[in-house]
Amino acid sequence: MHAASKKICVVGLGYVGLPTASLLGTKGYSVVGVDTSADVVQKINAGQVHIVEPELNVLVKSAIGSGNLRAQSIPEAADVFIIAVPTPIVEGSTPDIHFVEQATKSIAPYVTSHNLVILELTCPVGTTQKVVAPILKEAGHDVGEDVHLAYCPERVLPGRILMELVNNDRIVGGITPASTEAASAFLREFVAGEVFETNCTTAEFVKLSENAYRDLNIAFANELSIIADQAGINPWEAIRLANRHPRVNILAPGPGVGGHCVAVDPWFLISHFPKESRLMRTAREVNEHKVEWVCAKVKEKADRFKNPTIACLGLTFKADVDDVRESPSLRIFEALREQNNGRVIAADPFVRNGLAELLLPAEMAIKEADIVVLLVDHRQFRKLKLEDFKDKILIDTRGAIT
Ligand code: SAJ
Repeated sequence: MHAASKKICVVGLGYVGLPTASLLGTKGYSVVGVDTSADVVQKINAGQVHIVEPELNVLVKSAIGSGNLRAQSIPEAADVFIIAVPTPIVEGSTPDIHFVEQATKSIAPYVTSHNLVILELTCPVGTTQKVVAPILKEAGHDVGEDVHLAYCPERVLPGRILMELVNNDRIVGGITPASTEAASAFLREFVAGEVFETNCTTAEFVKLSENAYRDLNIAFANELSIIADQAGINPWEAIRLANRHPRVNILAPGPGVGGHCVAVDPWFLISHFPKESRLMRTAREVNEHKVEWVCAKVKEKADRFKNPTIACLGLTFKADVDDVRESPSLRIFEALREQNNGRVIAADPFVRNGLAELLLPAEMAIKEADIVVLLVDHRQFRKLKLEDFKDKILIDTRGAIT
């Protein structure tokens, strides 16, 4: 079937669903995007975006303008259903997959013979087989033969989503070999990277392994940075030099790990395999501890003043994105506001939500501060030089200012 004659229903218009829906729209598919938020639906239909991601506004505008993409609050019949809803971790470490269950139930009445259902979310190992397939079966579908079901995780990096959406290699794991084949044939229509086939449980495990691997490697960098600080060594210089070894590639220390993926996904494995996941649990602890360590560092400096003004540069979870989910920087800002006797101010050119009212332009925040804590290496902040912090105490958690 040619793209133009294929209809796609994308459920969940967030960081994965919206780029996917708009990309498919611009490729000529007829796409219906579904989101439970009336605001999100209205914005997208007006050709606007509710998240900051380079070029996404252009893509959405073009997909909406072409008539190939429209958003609404309920699903409708389609050839391919893509589920891209959140899977949060609640109470610190327990996966909550009720959005996946809800989304599957919401499409079940519209699914018909020869349809393909793709899950593009992160979930505990076994979710496709034990949770999603039974819901579709209960609705009367012959899953794996007549209606195809596959788990095809996204690996896009916030900040580079549109490029990576097309160019990354993909893993496709069907509930049956026939479903794997159907899903990989579909992905190959618009993915330039290679498509690798496996079963759905392996694909779920692979997705979790990737982000747990990153968490572990960042934990190593964060641990090194704490040791280096104690030993009076510049961690960024030490890591840069160590990385000149042909088989060493240490990541960058920071104020901790945030975002909705790397800081969260290891728990999908740890919570189900608690005894077997000692290293992953320790990595989580090390990365969490980095937040407290930064706060303690700031306190040590602040104690020299009576009522110091502390300026935090950056509140998002990483550079050049607007996302504050699980942001260590935001947690540090909030903790400093609790612990400091004086004012705690902040600047972040990317933050647009309710927090924006609390923010000042960077130059003003720096000017007013006794202590500046650089928490996110946004491109605007990377332009700053050490001489911009004359007469200030600078705590640079990202090694961004030279
Ligand atoms: N971080 C560091 N030091 C580093 C790299 C990252 O402190 O050297 C911090 C960041 O500041 C941030 C956190 O780690 O707080 C995570 O950022 P990230 O850029 O490593 O990853 P995400 O969460 O934006 O995207 C990850 C990616 N996964 C991997 O790189 C293995 C992406 O490819 C996934 O698609 C995404 O998770 C996801 O959706 O699962």
